[in-house]
Amino acid sequence: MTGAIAYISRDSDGPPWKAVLEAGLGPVDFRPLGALGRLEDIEVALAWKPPPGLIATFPNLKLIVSLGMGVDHLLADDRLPAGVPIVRIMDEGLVGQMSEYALFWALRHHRDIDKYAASQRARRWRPEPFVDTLHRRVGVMGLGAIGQDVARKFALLGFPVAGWSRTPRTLDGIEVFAGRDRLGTFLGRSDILVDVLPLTRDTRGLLDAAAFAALPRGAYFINIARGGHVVDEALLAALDSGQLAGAALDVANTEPLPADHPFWTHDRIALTPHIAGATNPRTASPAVIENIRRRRAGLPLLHQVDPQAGY
Ligand code: OXD
Repeated sequence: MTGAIAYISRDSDGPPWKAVLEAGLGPVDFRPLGALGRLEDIEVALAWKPPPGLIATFPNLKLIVSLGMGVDHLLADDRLPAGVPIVRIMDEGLVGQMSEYALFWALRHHRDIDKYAASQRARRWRPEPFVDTLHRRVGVMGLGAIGQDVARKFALLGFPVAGWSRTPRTLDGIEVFAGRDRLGTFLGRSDILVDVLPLTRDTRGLLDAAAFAALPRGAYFINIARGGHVVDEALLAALDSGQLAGAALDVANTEPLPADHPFWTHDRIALTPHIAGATNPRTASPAVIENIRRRRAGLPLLHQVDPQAGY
């Protein structure tokens, strides 16, 4: 397999990817979205939010690489060629950034920084009631590579950390709750909830009114996963009633978030435009190169996606 590598992203033409792939593989026939050329030549597709149906037009495709760690952007295309394996990128750099983002908002909430900023503006010298770290329970939904990193880093700081995942697993120092029937108990002990789940048919709309009601009163919610997990009206109602103290949202049901969406102006919502983690070709490319080599040699792939499970 030495055919062309298509780079399918509407965000850029991928020059850094061409450079890092060539550093590992030698010269590559690299084709960005606007210059795909003869589709018969394409044997690898690196894709981020590909136009639906496009990948199905590559008749000799051997490998699909998701340029995001999440693969919902790919699996939304119901014309993906069934026999072509899909792998995700695994980027330590991105994983670290995601944890950093979650820690930033959690600590800002935990240490009442917004209240102190308001006090400063009012020239008011007033200590807020203090909750110590050992009593601020963090819950991490989703225990893949990112979720595990987030959970470990919170635990290192001394927070009691629990995780929730579809299937049981063991993680040192982290209490793990598995399956839908344990969700309520997990939420009930999460003073800070961090969402790192993949978006699948099972997780879409999971964070609804009942889920927010199950959290301890005054909980804080951080979403670095997908907006599709959240029922927006339920989140707004939980914030307005004080059930939630606040939310930091890096993702939304519709991205870019429409200009008239209430999240923009809600005073308990901190909003960022899906920047919690950015794929860095330098840290993500070794596994991509290894997977291209493995596919060429007919060897088992790394980080392969199970389209049925949705991640
Ligand atoms: C990803 C993302 O899936 O950035 O990697 O959302």
